[in-house]
Amino acid sequence: MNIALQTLRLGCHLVRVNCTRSVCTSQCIMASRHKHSKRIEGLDKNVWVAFTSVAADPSIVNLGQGYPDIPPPSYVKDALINAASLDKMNQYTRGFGHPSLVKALSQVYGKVYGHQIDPLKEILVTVGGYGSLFSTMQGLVEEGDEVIIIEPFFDCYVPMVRMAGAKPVLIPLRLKSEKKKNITSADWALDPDELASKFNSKTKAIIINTPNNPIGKIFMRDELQLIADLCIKHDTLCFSDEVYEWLIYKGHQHIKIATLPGMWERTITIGSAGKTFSVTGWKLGWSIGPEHLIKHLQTVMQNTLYTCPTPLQEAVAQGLLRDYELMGQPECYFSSLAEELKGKRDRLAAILQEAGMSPVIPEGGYFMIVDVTALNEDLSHMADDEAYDYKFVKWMIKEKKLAAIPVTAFCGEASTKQFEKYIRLCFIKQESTLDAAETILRNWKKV
Ligand code: IK2
Repeated sequence: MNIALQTLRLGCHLVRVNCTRSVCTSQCIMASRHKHSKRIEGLDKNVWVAFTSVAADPSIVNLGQGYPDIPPPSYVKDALINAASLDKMNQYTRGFGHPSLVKALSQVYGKVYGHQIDPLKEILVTVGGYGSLFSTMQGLVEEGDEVIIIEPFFDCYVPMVRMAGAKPVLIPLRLKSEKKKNITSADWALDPDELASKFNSKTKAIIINTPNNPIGKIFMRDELQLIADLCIKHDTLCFSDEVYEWLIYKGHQHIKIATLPGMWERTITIGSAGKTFSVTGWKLGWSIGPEHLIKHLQTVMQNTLYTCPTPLQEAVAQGLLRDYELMGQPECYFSSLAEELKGKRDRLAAILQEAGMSPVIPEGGYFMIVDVTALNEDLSHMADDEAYDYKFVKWMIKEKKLAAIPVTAFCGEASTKQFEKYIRLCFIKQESTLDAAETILRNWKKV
């Protein structure tokens, strides 16, 4: 192959100018138009890609990635079978959300917000909570903007802000209590002055996540009010990720920041069918907010994915309508799942304590972070280029056959020291899975 031909094949400026090789090498291609776009620069590492391959190994007890191994409610599965058996349900549907789904969402959330939600203008259905976050960032965040993110945060927030061309500004939750035992997610809080110092004229939005993944913190009214006051003072938006909104343990209350005075018009609230009905593989989610914001997310949707799978949307609509009728009653899945999970949360916390670890008891969600400091595992034999929690989880998977997620995957570099002694465990698991984890933890010191 001669040089002129290479240029033709690759359309490659560097090859044309510099390359003297007779055959194209991978370096040529890297330096060519085959190079990645700037917007994904440095975003190639991902904790789920790195840690979920273990899920395929049946010898490992997987309390890592957050998906249920308990069965989803049968009425939702049946609704999917019924939907898929109707020919018209197997074709494209309305792009911004299948009519029956947006109607069901407007009914459920109309009740929760205490005001009418326009199903066509104030809701966008997307591919999971992820899709909602993505269309929010792409539709509303501008190059040069700053977006405040509270650590530890669901890991995709930072790359999504970056892909929109904006700068993530991180602020950690801090452990306010000195107590060594019975720490709960409520013991983690923002420092009000520190939070105020993060807002400036470039701030476009703050992302909150309540209940939080991974700590399980539910932001209380006074904490939300502090955030709301700052949003209003600086005229910024709020992106409120509430995918665990129904998973609230007894004695706690989930408050939507969008219901605070002056916040509806500046808030996008994100929900997930995967989390609501324990069907994470369905990947359906939604954004709810005022028309003047949602219309920009709709523009992103119509020019990217256009629509979501019709039978799944129909099935979720049927599930929502069923539970809408039962709201306030014990059989309503919105509340009964949390009841069921409370037992699993308490069981896992007890096992961890017995094994010498210090769990942070979550008020909501289905994750628990655990301080492993007291175990004193010496991992100095492992490569030194990773935070302790990454090493610990890799070691634990290999040596103990138990999978978790390192908590520094949910924070920026500056906060590594604060979080690297924690790992995250997921407890929406069958009793048999928890039994297997218990056996490993009981035998921790024996092996
Ligand atoms: N927002 C939060 C806070 C989430 O936790 C998730 C999904 N959870 O991920 C699994 C894990 O942490 O192990 C999402 C958004 C995305 O929701 P969806 O699955 O509906 O896209």
